[in-house]
Amino acid sequence: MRGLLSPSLMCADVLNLEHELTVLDNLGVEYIHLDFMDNHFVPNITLDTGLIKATKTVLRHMRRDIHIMAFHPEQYFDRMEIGEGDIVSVHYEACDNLEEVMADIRSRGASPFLAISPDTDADVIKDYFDIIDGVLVMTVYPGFAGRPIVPGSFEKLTAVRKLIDESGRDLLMEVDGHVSWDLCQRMRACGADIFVAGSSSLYQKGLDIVEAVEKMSELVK
Ligand code: S6P
Ligand code: MG
Repeated sequence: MRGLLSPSLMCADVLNLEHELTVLDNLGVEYIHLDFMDNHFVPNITLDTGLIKATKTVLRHMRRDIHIMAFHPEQYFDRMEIGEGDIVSVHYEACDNLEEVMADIRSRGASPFLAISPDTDADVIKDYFDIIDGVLVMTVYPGFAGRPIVPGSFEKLTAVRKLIDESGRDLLMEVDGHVSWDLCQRMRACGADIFVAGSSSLYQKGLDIVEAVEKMSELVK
């Protein structure tokens, strides 16, 4: 399958979010990446549950790709109105009841993904292959945009892809963090399917979003 884009809304013009969403939706971009943080699991706060819920009223084709960087993520599902077509990533490091949380996501018609932070071993994903639809591999330390890629990230992506392939399951691999113009093709070569595009690519200052989306889609195709 071809590589799919998931532009990160926290990197867009926050004073014009409806416009930003509509432009991407009209361009046929597959996903919009929505980062939620609780200021505990990571030391920051970005998009809130009300805003994540409100995106549903604007989107026509684009699917929500919700990345929850929070302890007890299940407490936010109702407020985000998680439902049919959403991807919902929750962190391995933030949950001690992952089976229940993944089942909750699935019961709402959404696709559960397991997110792993840079210091977490790729092997941990093996226990969850039967209950998830994908793995989100963080290639920066979560919490902020504009961070440098963590050394060893390409090896990590390759290891995750190998484990997925060996499992025989049809799981997606998403890469999140410093997915730059320079590095995105190498990430594709490591087997990534979904590319979170933020301040290192689509949302660099001065770029035309239409041209930037075309260029990036071509690079990761
Ligand atoms: C970071 C968050 C990410 C960022 C993305 C920004 O905690 O999960 O989704 O939005 O990394 O992109 P960039 O190119 O600035 O790293
Ligand atoms: Mg993210």
